[in-house]
Amino acid sequence: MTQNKKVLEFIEQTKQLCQPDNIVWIDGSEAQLEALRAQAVEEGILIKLNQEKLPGCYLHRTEVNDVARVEGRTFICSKNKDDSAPINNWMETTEAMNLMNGLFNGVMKGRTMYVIPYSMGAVGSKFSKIGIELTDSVYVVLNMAIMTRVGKAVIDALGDGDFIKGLHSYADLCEERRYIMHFPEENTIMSINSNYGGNVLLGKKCFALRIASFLGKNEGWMAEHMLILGIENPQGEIKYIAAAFPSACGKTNLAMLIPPEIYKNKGYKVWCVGDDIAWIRVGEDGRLWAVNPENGFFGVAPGTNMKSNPNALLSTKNNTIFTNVVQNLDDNTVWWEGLDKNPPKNAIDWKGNPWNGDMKDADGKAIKGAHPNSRFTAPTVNCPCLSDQFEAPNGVPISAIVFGGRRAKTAPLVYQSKDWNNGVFVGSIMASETTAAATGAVGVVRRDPMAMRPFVGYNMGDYFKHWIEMGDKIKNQPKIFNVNWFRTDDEGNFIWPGFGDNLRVLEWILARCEDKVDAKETAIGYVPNAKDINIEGLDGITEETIEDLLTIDNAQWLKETEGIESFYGELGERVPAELYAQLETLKKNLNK
Ligand code: OXD
Ligand code: MN
Repeated sequence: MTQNKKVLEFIEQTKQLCQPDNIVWIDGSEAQLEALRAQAVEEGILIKLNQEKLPGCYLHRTEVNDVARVEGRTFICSKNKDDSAPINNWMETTEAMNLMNGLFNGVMKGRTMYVIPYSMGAVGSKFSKIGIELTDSVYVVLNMAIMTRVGKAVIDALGDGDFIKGLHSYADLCEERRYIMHFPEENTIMSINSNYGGNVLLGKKCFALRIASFLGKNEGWMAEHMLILGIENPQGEIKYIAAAFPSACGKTNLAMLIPPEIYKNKGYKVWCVGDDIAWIRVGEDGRLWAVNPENGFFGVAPGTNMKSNPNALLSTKNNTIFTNVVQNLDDNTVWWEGLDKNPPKNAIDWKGNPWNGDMKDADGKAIKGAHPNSRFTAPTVNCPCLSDQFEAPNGVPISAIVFGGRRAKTAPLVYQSKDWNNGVFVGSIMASETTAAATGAVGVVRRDPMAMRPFVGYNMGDYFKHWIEMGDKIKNQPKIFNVNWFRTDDEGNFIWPGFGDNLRVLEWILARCEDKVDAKETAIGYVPNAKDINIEGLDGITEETIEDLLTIDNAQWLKETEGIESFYGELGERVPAELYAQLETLKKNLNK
């Protein structure tokens, strides 16, 4: 399929190492993909679902030991430790290569090796990047064909250019020998002994965040863990926002938000460009422009329903691969906790056991049918609110960058940073509190700068420095904000309704970007005057509630500064002086 010597050499070397029986190029044609789906069904890798109700949809069950990203076994390898550590697991390049070459030796004997040429971003755009993933997993091929653009068009666009090498084998799924290895200095990713999406769909977290963040640092752009959404006002103008949140903060829901009734009636619309990853560059006009490099959604199924996120649910109605959800045997469809209140009575759970929605374990606790991290892999084109700019080669111009986390008390509903560097500081101190849903202490703060803690492909201090340096390159800087949908009252109930009503806060954010509304200056930044958050049509929320959501407790924030200081200390010497200066200013303001 190609004369590209580097591609041919990569395949030949891998063939020698892994010793597959056959090599199959993925050309991206529907005929080839359909044949692979049939083969996967034949081999028991996929279950074909009800084709009338869910055309083109399949179910897959992973091994029970292989259900999530494994941060503990994910490494950033570099020659010098300080270039990756201390937040990342680090291994020296040669040592890691030797380890991986040993593990991959002969691993594909008796198997087929698939060659997947894929493009992150629209094929042929000068901002897109190409990878080649070699894998022995048909599941990976079929998911990559949803999540990225694959096949002949990609290899044609590559010509004799460079690409990111990716090698994956599910091997024997042994946890002790599971490694997700990144070699940013060698443009290489190696993943072994897993077959779970985030570890093996190498275009996603591995390339589009870890490797791409490193490329972005060297080439002057940014790869961020951000959704991108467009808000269309009644005049038909669309403004775009990029937003970063740690997991379990509702990123996919925000990206596909349904406007509240009064906004809908006025003519507001929300358009989704992306729900997970943004590649961001400075445009010729001096603004930031963002693309979503992916072509599908790899969304968490539990909790997705017609109320929380109808657009996501509708995206899964065709050509979708479900992983680790419940199979309803009555009509061969799927179910998961939080889909509706009617679990199937005659079903198979994610582990492959009979299940009926009423089962309890020895302690009397309900046995879940779907794994809490069960997923759908759905094509972006299925999304009813997909932006018509989704394929735009240069992306969309960004008016505001929004950071957020889950904080019960400290962070107000929304605040605006004072300038770019202050905004970088706000991103760097992002954090979420653990919830009662997870094991361990409740309310423990996990720092997750820019929601990139597990995804920065190099030293976190250098990453902060890159953000600061980008500020100098952006003539028309977007404004930077922080939101917190999760403030609670004294009984621990959420005060803000969230979901579609978050548009009310985004409206204020955009008004600030256009200098249309005043704000109050506080120690941490600008907060809204309560009257400027539109509460029309909101039950039980008054201007006083908004006042309450916007209060800043200086004593609490002073305590917060101690946490920030110790986190910066953990990150080591490369945290830029500019951020320490921001911290000092914050302390001074709080003590005033
Ligand atoms: C994801 C994640 O799967 O952030 O998107 O873990
Ligand atoms: Mn993510």
